[in-house]
Amino acid sequence: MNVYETKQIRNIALAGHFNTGKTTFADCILYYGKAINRRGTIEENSTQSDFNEIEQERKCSVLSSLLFIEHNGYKINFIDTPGTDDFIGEMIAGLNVVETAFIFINAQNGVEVGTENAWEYAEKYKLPTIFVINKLDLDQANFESTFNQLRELFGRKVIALHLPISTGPSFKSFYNLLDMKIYEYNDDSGKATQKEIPDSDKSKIEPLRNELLEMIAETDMELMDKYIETGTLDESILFPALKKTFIERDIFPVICVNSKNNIGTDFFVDFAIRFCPAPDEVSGRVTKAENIQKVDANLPASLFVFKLTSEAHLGDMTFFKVQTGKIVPGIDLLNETKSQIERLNQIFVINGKKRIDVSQIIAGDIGATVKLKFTQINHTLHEKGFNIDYAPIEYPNPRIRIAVAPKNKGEEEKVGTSLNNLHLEDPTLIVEHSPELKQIILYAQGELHLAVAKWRLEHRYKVEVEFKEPRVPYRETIQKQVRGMYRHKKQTGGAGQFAEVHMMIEPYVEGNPIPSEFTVRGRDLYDLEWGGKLEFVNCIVGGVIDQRFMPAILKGVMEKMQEGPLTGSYVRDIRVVIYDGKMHPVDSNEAAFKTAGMMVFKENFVKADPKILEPIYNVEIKVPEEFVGDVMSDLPSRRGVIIGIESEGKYQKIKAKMPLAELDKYSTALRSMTQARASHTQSFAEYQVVPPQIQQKLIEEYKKRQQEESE
Ligand SMILES: Nc1nc2c(ncn2[C@@H]2O[C@H](COP(=O)(O)OP(=O)(O)O)[C@@H](O)[C@H]2O)c(=O)[nH]1
Ligand SMILES: [Mg+2]
Repeated sequence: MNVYETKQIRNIALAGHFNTGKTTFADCILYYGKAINRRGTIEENSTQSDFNEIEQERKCSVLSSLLFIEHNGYKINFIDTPGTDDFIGEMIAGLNVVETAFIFINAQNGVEVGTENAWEYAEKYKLPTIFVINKLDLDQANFESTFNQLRELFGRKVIALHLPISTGPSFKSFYNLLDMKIYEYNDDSGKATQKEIPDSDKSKIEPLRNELLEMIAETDMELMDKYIETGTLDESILFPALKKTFIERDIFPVICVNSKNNIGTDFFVDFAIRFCPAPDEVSGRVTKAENIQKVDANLPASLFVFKLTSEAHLGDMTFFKVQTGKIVPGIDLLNETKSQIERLNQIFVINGKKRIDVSQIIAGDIGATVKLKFTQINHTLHEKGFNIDYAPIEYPNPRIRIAVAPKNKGEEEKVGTSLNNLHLEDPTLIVEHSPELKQIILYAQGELHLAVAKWRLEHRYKVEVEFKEPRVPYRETIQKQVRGMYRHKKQTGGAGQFAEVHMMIEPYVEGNPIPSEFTVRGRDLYDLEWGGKLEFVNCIVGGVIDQRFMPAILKGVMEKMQEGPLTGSYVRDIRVVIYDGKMHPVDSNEAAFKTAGMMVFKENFVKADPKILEPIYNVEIKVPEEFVGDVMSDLPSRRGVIIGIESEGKYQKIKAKMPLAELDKYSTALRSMTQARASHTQSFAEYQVVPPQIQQKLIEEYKKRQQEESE
């Protein structure tokens, strides 16, 4: 393995919708770069990138793979990312550590949800971006309409570098507008025979070439002058200008490839070397302190961890991007988050499932080490004294939940720890052990994401689980003011118990005055752990209840608030006023007042027009125009309320509010409604009162459950 300097490294990501041929193209690159001597296929499970069992079973990428070739003195690292939005976390982490995004598009389908996801994150990370139009050999492939869609969505900076000569099964060549040659591919080598463009074609090609030159010239006055003067820009001027405009995201080139027949690979690799930035040619990595650290080999070492695996083939590994300095075997680095020293005994560069021992990994390069003890995704490691902490990768909110239970009794703990391990490798899988719902809730990006999680639990952690319907964290509150009293009296043998409490309860509304007939002695406002408020007001006059019993009454109220009278859910937004009561000189104690407090609260509560509240989410649904009608008309059946709709290219963005109870199955429904062409995001908005018929149903269900539990 050669040693490379930062300038000789390129980090690129293959991103975009699934089924656009990224993984197949990864083998084209490896083959062209002589890293393999036979190209694999998805159908035969023989690609270098999709080497995991689950990927072969499903015939699609689930995890991102790190691959590289060594070519003409350069090391080109490329990360093949999954395109299904279930695994968007892998794509995001991949894009986070590269300097260029290659977004693949299926020429038959044009722009898809995965195209936009990739674009969104490439934009977020300010990555130079190139569109790669693939599958031009398909009968229905359409370069022009795909190109026009890209322009429509991503603006006029989208510009063609290639134009296919013909599409469909005969596709094997394109015009290259950069050097005005025809690239023709007559064998499987990925290397073109270059031909002159015949005069008869020139009138078609020249306007496109001029458009490209103009766009590049536009970004620089001097270039523009030269272009106007001479009517062209020769390579010595054009190429550096293209690189500059590309890096600055002033143009988004469009090129053609074909994964199936290894077409365009030489251009692709050449483009990566010639026009994609070296790691130190872009601004750098943002730190938690919002500074920017450039890739710089001359500084002390620091690295950012973006991936962990514990797959059968590679073993337990920690993947990192070196941001500064160089990493050598045996180096001691400080984990900034955990304040622990980690020793990296062995370091590797990774090619698919192969790991190659190396003697150094320089700033800008990507490598791995055997899984470290304390270090997780998003952690920074650095040499002592060189204090730096890189900003974490931000992942999108989950879009689906499920309750997970072990198939075999007694394996609860195993399920819990296995799920926590899954979360460490995949931060988009979130585990919540909910004492409220008495369930383990797993949050994920979609059905497939859940299915893969289950597969991993069963195959890797050897624990069988069942998915169950997740409960909804309902809340209870009241709508009326009610007063009442409760006398707790017990005379059994020796010491008795006595407490009498008079209590008013009403909905808590900020700023609402306390009725003037009461004299306020004490007033406390509690932010409840489960959301909402409790205001506890002491209006006792004449010492009819001792001050020292007040906390006991509050305790009684709180206890009931944790298990609301209607459905056992948490209670919120209540004002409690204690205005009268009685004590007994011998029999009154804290326990008695706690009971009286709880009982009067409960009795008042059920008289105060109690309501069940449910969590409501803000939902944003991105739908291709042709499905907007279906999606909109489906929303009311899920109690969704449409708030607005905006257009975004050929997509419409529907904003709505929907109850969580209906949202659990939404991503699956949306998928089948739109042939998987729509996607949605969700975030908690507020609690709202459930409709009366649902309230009735929930109360009955609770009663039934209680009965079952007591039997
Ligand atoms: N006709 C045709 N099929 C392709 C091409 N590239 C990939 N495929 C097929 O498309 C499917 C998805 O390919 P894959 O590489 O897994 O796409 P990815 O999901 O983007 O990684 C597989 O069945 C491939 O054999 C291509 O250029 N032409
Ligand atoms: Mg793939």
